[in-house]
Formats: sequence, structure tokens, C-alpha cells
Amino acid sequence: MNEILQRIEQAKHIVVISHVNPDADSLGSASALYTHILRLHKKVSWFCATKNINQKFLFLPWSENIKDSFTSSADLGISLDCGNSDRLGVTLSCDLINIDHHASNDGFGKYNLVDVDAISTTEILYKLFTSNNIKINPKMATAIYAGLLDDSGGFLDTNVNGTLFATVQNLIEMGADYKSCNKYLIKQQTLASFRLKAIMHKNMQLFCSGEVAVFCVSNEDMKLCGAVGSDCESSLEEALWLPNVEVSLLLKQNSDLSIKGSLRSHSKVDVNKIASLFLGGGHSSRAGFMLKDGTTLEGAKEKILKLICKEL
Ligand SMILES: [Mn+2]
Repeated sequence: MNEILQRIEQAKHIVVISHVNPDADSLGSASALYTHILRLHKKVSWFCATKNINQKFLFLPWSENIKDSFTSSADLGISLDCGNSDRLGVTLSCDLINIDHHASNDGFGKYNLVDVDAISTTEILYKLFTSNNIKINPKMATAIYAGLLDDSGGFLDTNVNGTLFATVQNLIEMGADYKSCNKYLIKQQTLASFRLKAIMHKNMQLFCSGEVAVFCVSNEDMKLCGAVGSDCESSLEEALWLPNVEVSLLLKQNSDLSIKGSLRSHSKVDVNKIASLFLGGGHSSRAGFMLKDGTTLEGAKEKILKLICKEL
């Protein structure tokens, strides 16, 4: 039997861990694994350090059981979609299995199942389950589909291939509630994000002969719209599809005046490389970082732009 499944068999109390500020893949993979562990009649908890998880994810199976405090009685933790140990939001004293697909993953677990070619962490689980004859039930299928849908940009990113669609066909036949996933993860938006988009689009600037789109969002803009961090994302992604744009950069000021940076890129610039200069990371086409040194939005813009333009 697979080493990771064997370790799960041996454990008494398992905690599945979604990363801080979780996305559909981290929550979907935790949801699928949580469901599987429940079926083994084992004690299982679900930890995510972020207190207010975006409502749109709460259709995922068992998400009502997510806790923001870590249970000390656990003898095994399983992190899902966490590119580095900071993403866990907790320091573990028990063994850890690290399941992930980020290029920046440094293998921080005692056991590591990292596949940087996988489209999503849920795809890694799909392969783990199917290759070990573990039946995927409708709840698991929904959760796996959710990660695939979100991490492939709604099946539109360049990493999408026929294998992905074949997997999706299987998941739908297994009972995946793809309609809810499409509705909550792709179609539905908040009024706050709708309002924020108008401000972001109006203030967007183009640099380096129009190859870099930059959004600076102040804490004031956020408060004015009642927006949260994830409300900025769709504009960041959309700007990448303007003619000539190769890289899209978002600098968002937090309420403590630290700055969250997010980067999206076609193939010309490896944005993971740029994010890692600021102890961030991600994938070559999407990455993030934090600036906590008191830099202003304008100062941060100058600094990051210089690095991007050098790569173009
Ligand atoms: Mn992912």
C-alpha cells in the first residue's frame, strides 16, 4: 500500500489543514480527504487558521466543521495545497504529510506528496484515490472538481488539457455537484467586489510599453466598498488579457498598512522568482508575497516594477 495511505491507516486522530486565506483547492482537497478519513471511522478534524473564510466556499462538504484552533490531541497532520510551512498558520508537534502542487514547495513534511505538474492539489488526491482503488463518493467528487475548476481558471488556463476533461467526466459520473461549484466559485460575486472593480479598473496603470498592468488598492478603497482581499482578484486576472499585457501586479494595502502583493503572468516572466525575493512564492504564472517593512503603495510599486521590467 502507498506510504501515505498506510500512515493514515496507523493514525488515531488526523487533522487536515487548509492554508491561511484558503482557496477552493486547499478547501476542496481538505474536504475530499476529510470525507475519506470519516469513512475509515477515524477521528478527523479540519483546521484553517483564517477566521472568516469566504462564504462562497461554504457549500463544500463538511466545511461547517472547519475550526480555527488546532487540536492538540492529533497524532497526524495533513497539509493541503500549502506551498511552505508558513501557510499552515500553526506549528505542529505531530507528524505531517505535505500534499501540494506548488513549484515553491520545499518538502517541509515528514512525508511529502508534491507534484508540481498537477493542475490542483485535488488532482493529486484524485490520482491517489483512483490508483489505490479508493472509491470516490459524490461529496469527494464535488470537492475534487472544485479544486480543478478554480486552479485551472475555470478550465481556461494554458495548463488545461484533454486529461483534465476526462477526469472531469469521471467526477461528474461519480456524482460531483458541478452546478454548485460553477455557481459559487465562478459566477457569483459580492456587491463589494462589483463596486471595487470599478475603482480598480479606473485606477489601473500600464508600464513597460504596456506589458505590465498595475493595480494599487489602498485600505481606504477597500473600506469604501466593504471589500475583502479576494475581491481584488478577478480584476488582476482580467488585466492579463488586455492586448500586450504579460504581467499583472496587484498591491493591496492591509488595515495594518502592510502590503499584499499578487502577480499573474503569461509565460514570459516567472513571477514565482520575483515573489520569492520577498519570501513569497507560488507558481511561475501566479505568485504572491507580503511587504511588512512599512513601504508605501507608491514605493512598493517602484520596487516591484523595476524587477518585472528587468525580466521583460
Ligand atoms: Mn492549488
